[in-house]
Amino acid sequence: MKKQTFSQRDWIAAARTLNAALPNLQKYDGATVVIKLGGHAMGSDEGMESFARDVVLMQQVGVNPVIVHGGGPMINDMLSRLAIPSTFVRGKRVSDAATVEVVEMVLSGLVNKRIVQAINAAGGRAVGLSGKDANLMVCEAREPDLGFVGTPVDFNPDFLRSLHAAEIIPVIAPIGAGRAGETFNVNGDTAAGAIAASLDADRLLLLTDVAGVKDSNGDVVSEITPAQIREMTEAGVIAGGMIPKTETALEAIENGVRAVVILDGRVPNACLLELYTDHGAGSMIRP
Ligand code: X2W
Repeated sequence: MKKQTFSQRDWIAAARTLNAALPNLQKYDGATVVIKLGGHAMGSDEGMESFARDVVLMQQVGVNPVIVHGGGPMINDMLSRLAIPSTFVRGKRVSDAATVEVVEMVLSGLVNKRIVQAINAAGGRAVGLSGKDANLMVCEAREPDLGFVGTPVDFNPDFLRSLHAAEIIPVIAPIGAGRAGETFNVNGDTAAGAIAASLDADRLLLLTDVAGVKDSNGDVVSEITPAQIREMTEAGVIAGGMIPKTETALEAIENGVRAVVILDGRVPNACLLELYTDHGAGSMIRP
């Protein structure tokens, strides 16, 4: 354990912060919050430890968290160690059979278990799954030029609800099974949005490595509607890597998610900042 260096004044401020959080604690009591932890937002062991504590704290105060993770950089690393070249089309990894094998090993193995272990070390009860388990995410190939890249089409939200009832935190790798026995690689944002929609989630938090959606001046907008997102995309203000995220957000909202927040997962306690302070974090998209 590290020695605490808080002064009395800091402790008083901490107590005041808890007191001020009461309305938000009440607001999210019983809420389903899907958190997409992107590979770029997964930093050091300390960062992972802090993320895990946030998730356990959220559950402690009544939230039903679901973690859906990515791991793009970790897949890149393993593919290059195995000398398997990789390309991206429309922000998604072109996935032949050899690539999918590596993707499943890295995501369901290394990355998923790292998150599960961190949450359990923080006192939670996390269980690691992929879209294959309990048919959580059955996929179809709707983009044949990408090989085994799946579009999620069928879900099992009741299974996730039964885990929540047992106070278990599901941690889901974005791998799905096809009806003909295929293994599909699913973009992490797509998987998180689809699972959030299947649960009619109250919030989808997309943790990434940018501060949020930026306007034409380069300033992060704190609230934005789907209509404004469409305008900004047409005007080219929203571009590049932000497009898959805003597309995920729009689709999730169309399919029943109340609000989506795009935020920087490297900011300490990003999830708590968003849910439990009036300041919030990142960009909230809602109608
Ligand atoms: C992704 C899955 C991992 C992912 C991939 O192979 O990289 C597709 O592109 P991040 O860290 O969230 O980017 N799948 C089809 O999405 O990871």
